Amino acid sequence: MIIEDFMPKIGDSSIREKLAACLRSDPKTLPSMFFYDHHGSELYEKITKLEEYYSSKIEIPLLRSTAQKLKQELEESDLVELGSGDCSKISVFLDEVPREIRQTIVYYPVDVCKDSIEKSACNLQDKYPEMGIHGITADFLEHIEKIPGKRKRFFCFFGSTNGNLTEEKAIEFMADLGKVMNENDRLLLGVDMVKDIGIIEKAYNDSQGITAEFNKNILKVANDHLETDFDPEEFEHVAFFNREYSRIEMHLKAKTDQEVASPILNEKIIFKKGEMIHTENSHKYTVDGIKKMAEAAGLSVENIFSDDKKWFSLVEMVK
Ligand code: AVI
Repeated sequence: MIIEDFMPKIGDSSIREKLAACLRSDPKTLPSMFFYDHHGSELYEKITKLEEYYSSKIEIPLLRSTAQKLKQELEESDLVELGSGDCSKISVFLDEVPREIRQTIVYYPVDVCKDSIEKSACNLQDKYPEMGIHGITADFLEHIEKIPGKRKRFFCFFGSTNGNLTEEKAIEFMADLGKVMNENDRLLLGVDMVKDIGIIEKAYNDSQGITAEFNKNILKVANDHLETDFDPEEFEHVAFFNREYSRIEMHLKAKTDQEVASPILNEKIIFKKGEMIHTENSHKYTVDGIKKMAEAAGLSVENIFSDDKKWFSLVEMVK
């Protein structure tokens, strides 16, 4: 098993500059990729197990039935999973693939969290000793070219993570992926579909407050990188559906007027009571929207696999 690490570390100036620019912007933002330090990744795993967070519960059986249909495509391929997290989804998928096919696969989990990659790649190797594993710690938005490509590749991007990008960025990313894809390569993309707004909003305002903790954890990550003194308890979790953009937005709302100091930035970040930091978008799509996005990125939709209620889809795309 190989693990390669392309992620910048705490203290890296490019990360500091990126975060500082986001906190200086109006309105203030923090990019959602900074949710996923070790603790944030654990919190996200907890979210996926919550009753209110419907998408994982639907995606899992859908992964099983879709793997049954696509398993032959995996033979002699490099299986690249973007945003692999704890590898639980690919594990469900691979369970449906016969051992004779699995032994011809090399699996490439790609994730920003090194701890997740190390732990989950080891667990997966124990479960499937016949399969090659090559972990990559990277931000796939910036390091798409680091993904090896000698054989036919089957890209997986589960969990609707693509929905966390703005529509423009999602198209740009898929177009970049399209550029590195060859004729025989495939992409299987998890997409959360438009549905009753009450159901969607509940999924991001769970009764146990795990999503709130996950949202506030981004301030601790900012503290690690910028040596700021954000007190997460001074901010309130806010999540609502924005109909205009068909997306859940997550924000952190300042409970009081406050100043956050950073010795590194040599400046204070000033908050008025009620001011928000925009931390995440999570877009919900229609079939038409999926097709338009694929077309704009230069990809074509081969199949859309959905659950009976059409709440979640796995979209198979080719170049
Ligand atoms: C990773 N991503 C698809 C999740 C989502 O639903 O947008 C992240 C998340 N944010 C809050 N809860 C879960």
